[in-house]
Amino acid sequence: MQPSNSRREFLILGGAAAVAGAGAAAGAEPPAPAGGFADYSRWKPTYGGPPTADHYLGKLVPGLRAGGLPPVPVETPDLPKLPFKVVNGVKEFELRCTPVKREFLPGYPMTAWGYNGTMPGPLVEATQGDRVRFVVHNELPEPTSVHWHGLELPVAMDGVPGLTQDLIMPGKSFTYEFDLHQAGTFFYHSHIAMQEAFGMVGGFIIHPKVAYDPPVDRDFLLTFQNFHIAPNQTIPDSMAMDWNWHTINGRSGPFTTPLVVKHGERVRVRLINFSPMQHHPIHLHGHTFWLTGHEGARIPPSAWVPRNNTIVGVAQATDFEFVANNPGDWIFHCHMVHHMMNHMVKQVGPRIRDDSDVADYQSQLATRPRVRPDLNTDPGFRTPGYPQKMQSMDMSPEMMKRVMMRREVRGMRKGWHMAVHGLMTVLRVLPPELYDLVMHGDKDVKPGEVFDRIVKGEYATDYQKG
Ligand SMILES: [Cu+2]
Repeated sequence: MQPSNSRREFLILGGAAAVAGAGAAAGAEPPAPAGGFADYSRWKPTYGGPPTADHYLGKLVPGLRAGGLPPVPVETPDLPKLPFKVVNGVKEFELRCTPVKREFLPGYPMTAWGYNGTMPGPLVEATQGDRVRFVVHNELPEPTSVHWHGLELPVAMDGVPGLTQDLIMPGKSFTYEFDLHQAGTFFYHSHIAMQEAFGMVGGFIIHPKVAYDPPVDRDFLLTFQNFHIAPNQTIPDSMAMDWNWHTINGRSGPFTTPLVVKHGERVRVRLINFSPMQHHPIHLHGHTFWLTGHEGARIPPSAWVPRNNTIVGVAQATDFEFVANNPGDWIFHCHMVHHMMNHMVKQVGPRIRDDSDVADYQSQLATRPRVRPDLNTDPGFRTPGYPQKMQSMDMSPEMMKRVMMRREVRGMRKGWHMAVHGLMTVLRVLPPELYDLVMHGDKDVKPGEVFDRIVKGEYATDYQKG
């Protein structure tokens, strides 16, 4: 179904006429909420009820993009896409299983495994109806295989070593080839557990040929992971049962790159949880979103659920959509408290010395050699501290520059980075004038400039039509 202009107006204008229309479609006329709450606007937070209305909390309000077009490409902040070439009508991808040095915070390298030099691996984007071929080269020091998570494919292509194929030995290659009849959010990963915990995963989006109705303007993919990396280490401990470093698309807050959208756009976010063993209740501030897909499949609109926090279990994928009708910088984060901090480990000190307790240690300070972290410049050797104080992150001017100099954070409130740790990122909803200033302008943007202008309403509003 394509949205007509009249339907678009119907959805945007809301009001009593729209409520009557929605009620008639449902076979009963629900009462309009008292106090004018039946109106929905893509330009400001509004209710748009009753709950049976099409425009209730923005449910079926289309984006600014016309309907009936191919879907918008998926954006994966901080990650590349996997290129392909078409060979005799088959989309052919080359996937290398490789060790990866991933800088999850400025100055903090993680030595993990991934694909084509990145962790998570590059995004595979394909279209329903494609035939795809993956030539997989194993450049790891141990055998591996690649599983295509959620795909209904011939069993010999399923990538489970032993059960469906032989292991791909180090230095060897294996070719997977299959047709795609599904559409949704999937992923590929090693089917060897410890390699999964080591980061061997990548997103695999299959688009429908024509964008779903209502069309979205923006489409993002975020992959959440947990790692345990002990102090003095850069290698994750894949046998750990608790986690101290948390990444979204391979980076920890505040190094995660914000999702920057225009005020009024309809936005889809796809979440993949590829943590070893913990779920993530993912919370978005300032908006209510609709769960539109789960486990790689689109949910019919009659079963969509409005939420502001949704749990994504291990190896699950969830899609949600919302109208970005509330300008500002909104924190977007996992709500597990241990996932909202970086480097959550015990303080280095007397408690880790097996021949001493704290009182004993303090009574004999003169006889103990001092800890001299300054003698080792490897950031992994720095003494971790309570995460909110950001002592866990190198905050030298050189490193902070790398957090602050990204285009996507321009004009955010001074000190914003102190609120963004671990499994956190930021959704920035910007009026077009400020969006252009941040994303396209060459002008210097002062810290807080964009945020202050939004708070004070100091921007042109003539775009707010339709
Ligand atoms: Cu979490």
